[in-house]
Amino acid sequence: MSNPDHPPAVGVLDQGPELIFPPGFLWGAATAAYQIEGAATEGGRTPSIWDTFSHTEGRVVAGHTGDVACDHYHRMPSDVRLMAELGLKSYRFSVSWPRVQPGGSGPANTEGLDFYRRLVDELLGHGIEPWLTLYHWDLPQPLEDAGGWPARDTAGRFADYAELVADALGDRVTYWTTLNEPWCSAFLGYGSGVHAPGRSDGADAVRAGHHLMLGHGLAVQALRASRPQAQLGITVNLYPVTPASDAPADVDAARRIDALANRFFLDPVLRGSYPTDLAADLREVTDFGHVRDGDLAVISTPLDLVGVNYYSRHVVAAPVEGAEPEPYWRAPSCWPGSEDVRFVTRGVPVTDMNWEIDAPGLTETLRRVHEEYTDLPLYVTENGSAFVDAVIDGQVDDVDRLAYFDAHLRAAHEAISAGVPLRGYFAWSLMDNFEWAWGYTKRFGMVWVDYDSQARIPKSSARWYAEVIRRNGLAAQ
Ligand code: IFM
Repeated sequence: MSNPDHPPAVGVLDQGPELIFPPGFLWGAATAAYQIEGAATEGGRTPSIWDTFSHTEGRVVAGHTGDVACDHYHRMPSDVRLMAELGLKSYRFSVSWPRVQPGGSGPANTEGLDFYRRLVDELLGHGIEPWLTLYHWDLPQPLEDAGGWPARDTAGRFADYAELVADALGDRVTYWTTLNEPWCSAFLGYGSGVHAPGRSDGADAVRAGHHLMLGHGLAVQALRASRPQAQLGITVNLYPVTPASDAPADVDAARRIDALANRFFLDPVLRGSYPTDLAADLREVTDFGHVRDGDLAVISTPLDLVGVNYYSRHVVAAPVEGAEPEPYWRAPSCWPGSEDVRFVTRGVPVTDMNWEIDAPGLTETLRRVHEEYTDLPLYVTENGSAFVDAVIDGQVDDVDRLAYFDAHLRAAHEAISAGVPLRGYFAWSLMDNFEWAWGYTKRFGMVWVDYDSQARIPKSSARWYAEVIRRNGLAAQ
């Protein structure tokens, strides 16, 4: 943004030769429907599991809900103008399933689809490439009532919904990701229950993970048939998993968590099989009887790209007698079959989510996906950090977030130098929003949102990112 009153933040762009990204690198920012749209009961939208969950006492901090969120449903044109001012090349958004197919089955809701038609038109009109995610966690409540993701039928419903969205938007949207972070849907939603729908059963979490991937594969087949030109992929959240020491028991703990966090999804989607050690680790939890002949062939239907969300690293160790369980994503119930593994805190700087900042982990993760799994183009579909921000004299100088982005972009560049076909990067998030079980208490945005007035203030990181995009690079250090 070129506002003389708001000079670019002091930082790495001020000196030195530049670290240039490949031509055409897709610089973007991401959001998700329930986190920003609001208008929860407008235009024919019906409840999703997140409406039910957030309206259930004790589930979300301070009883926050996505009823209004960033009011993006009503402010979409000005939000797109803001994206254009930042120079974004692409915008990754998700479609709200219960907005476009109320209840999760039956005909499309034209009014809901019209919102996304207008959004896509606005984006294209500003030269911004739309990147559409079909499922960012807002399962229509009636589908949960019928069994949710642990039920096989949900996979088929998802493919029908994908087709309906493709019919409406497939002529103008090139980039499609099916699921966002299926680990979270399965293991936070059905394992620990800290996310919607708030159920807690290890076997259900594993079944949910399988049916999410089955839905992904079926949706890819449906989209491929109707939109052969589309670029199709999935977004997975990945973590390097490091043993706390070389001790065999710690190394084995890392293997187990890596299987549950990463290989549970990468292997079926990109290799067409479950890791054998995973099945052995989970033998007390499930016999994988829910996996039918032919499922893995569907799940591994060829893709055009892989989206990687990266935030942090897991460092783990063997169990210790009497150790206190850790909260949130470290909760034992997130890790069926590995409940006794300890997550180790190294004492390195953390974000406001208490997630360790580990930029080299991004290089490691991208290299691993490329070197062990696929030659497909990779995109960082999310990367970012929550910090406590403050508006001072109308400005938000988020130096910590800016430094986080800077370090991770250097790590992304290093992966490219090592041969990874990384084609784009999406900052999480365009704007502060509803951070799930944390409500509005955690701010990830490059743009500050005042939830009372709905005013937007681009933070220092946004102005810095605009300059990175303009130069297609960073200054070398
Ligand atoms: O806000 C979430 C997003 O919805 C999915 N990926 C992680 C982000 C930060 O927790």
